[in-house]
Amino acid sequence: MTKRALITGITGQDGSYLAELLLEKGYEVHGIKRRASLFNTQRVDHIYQDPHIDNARFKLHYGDLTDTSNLTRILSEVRPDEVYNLGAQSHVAVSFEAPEYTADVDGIGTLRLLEAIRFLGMEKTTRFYQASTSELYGLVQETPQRETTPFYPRSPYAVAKLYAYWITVNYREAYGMYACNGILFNHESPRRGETFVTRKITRGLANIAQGLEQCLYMGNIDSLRDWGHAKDYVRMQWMMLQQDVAEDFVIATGVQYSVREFITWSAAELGIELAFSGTGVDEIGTVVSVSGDKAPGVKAGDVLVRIDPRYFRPAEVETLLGDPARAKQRLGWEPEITVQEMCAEMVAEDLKTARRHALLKAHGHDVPVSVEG
Ligand code: NDP
Ligand code: GDR
Repeated sequence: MTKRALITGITGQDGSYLAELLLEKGYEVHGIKRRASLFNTQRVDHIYQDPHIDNARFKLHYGDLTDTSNLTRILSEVRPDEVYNLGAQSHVAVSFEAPEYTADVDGIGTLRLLEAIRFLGMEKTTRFYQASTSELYGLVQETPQRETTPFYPRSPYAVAKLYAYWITVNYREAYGMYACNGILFNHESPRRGETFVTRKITRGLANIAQGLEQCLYMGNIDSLRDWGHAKDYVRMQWMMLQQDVAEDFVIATGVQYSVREFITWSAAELGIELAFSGTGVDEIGTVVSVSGDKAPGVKAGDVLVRIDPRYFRPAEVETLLGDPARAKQRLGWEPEITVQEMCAEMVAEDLKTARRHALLKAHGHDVPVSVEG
C-alpha cells in the first residue's frame, strides 16, 4: 500500500526537502500551500506533477494553519498516514513584530491540526510530527541542550512553539496518538529563506563579490549556533515517525560556531580574506586580500561588514548547542554534511545567481539585490 503524507509548510525550506525524500520512498505526498499574489512554489517546482496525469503522487492544496475548516476538510479528503507540521511564521525577529499572528499560526495552528485529526477519528491511524525548535531553550539552563533540559523561550515565536510542543505531548498522552516533537537546532541550505542569518551572509557576500552590493549590515555577530544541513534533518523527521513508540528527540550536530565565523568562511569561499576590528556597533569586517576570480567587485581595504542595531532582537538567544546523543543511539541518525561543506554549497549557489544578475545588470536590466532581515 502506498503511504500518504500531508506536509504543512511544503513550500518552505524543510517542506521541499522532505517532499523530495518521501517521493523517493514511494509516498503519495500532499502539501498545503498558501494563496499568494505571486507564485510561491519555487522550492517545489522541480517535483511538481501535473494533476492531469495518471497516478500523480505530488498534490498541493490551498490552505492555512489559521483556518480550521480548511484543515479539517483537507485531512478528511487526504486521510494521511503521516502528518508533518512544518508550517510556521518561522522568523524569530519577525515574531516580535507580529506576535499575535505568530501565536495563532505556530501555536494554535498545531492544536487545530491535532484536534482535526481527533475529530475525524484518525487519532489511532495518523502519525503526527511537530517541528519543534532549539529556540525553546532560549536562555539556556544547561549546555549542551538535550531532551531533558528545561525550556526558557525568549521570543513570541519560541513561546508559541512551546505551546505547540506541549499540546503535541498532551495529545499523545491524552488520546494515545502517535505524536512527536523533533527539537531541531538551526539547519540551513541553499534553499534557506533569504533573511535568516546564514543565507543573508552567503547571498549578500556573493552579491558584493559581483559588484551588486557594497556592504553587509549585520546584527549580533557574537551569537553562537549549532548549524546543520536541512537535508540531514528532514531524514530524521521521517525516521521519527517510523518508530514503534512516539518519542521526542533533539536533532543537532553537537558543534557550535559564531555568526562572525560563518561570515569569515563565506568570504573565504569567495577568495576574500576578511579581518574584524572594533567592538560593539563599531565593529567592521575589512578585506585583507582577494584571490581567484570570484570577487572582481572587491579590493583590499574595502569594508564589507558593518553592524546595524536594527537587526538586534529585543531579547536575544546568545548561544545554542545541542546534544544529539539520543537520536544517534536510538535511531542511528548521523548528520552527513558538515557546516563548512554546507557553507561552501550555499556560497556556490548564491555566486551562480549573483553572476547571472551581474550579467543582466551589465546589459541594462534591473536585478533584485537588497533584502531586510
Ligand atoms: P520556512 O520559513 O522556510 O517555511 C515555513 C513554511 O510555512 C512555508 O511553506 C510557509 O508558506 C508556511 N507557512 C507560513 N505561515 C503559514 C500559515 N499561516 N499557514 C500555512 N502555512 C504557513 O521554515 P523552515 O522550512 O526553515 O522550517 C520548517 C519548520 O521547522 C518551521 O515550523 C520552523 O519554525 C521549524 N524549525 C526550523 C528550523 C530551521 O533551522 N530551519 C529549526 C527548528 C524548527 P509560504 O512559503 O507561503 O511562506
Ligand atoms: P534563529 O535564526 O533566530 O536562530 O532562528 P537566524 O538565522 O535568524 O538568526 C541566528 C542568529 O544570528 C543572529 N544575527 C542575525 N540574524 C538575522 N536573521 N539577520 C541578521 O542580520 C543577523 N545578525 C546576527 C541572530 O540574532 C541570531 O542570534 C532559526 C529559525 O529557523 C527558527 O524558525 C528556528 O526555530 C531556529 O532557527 C532554530
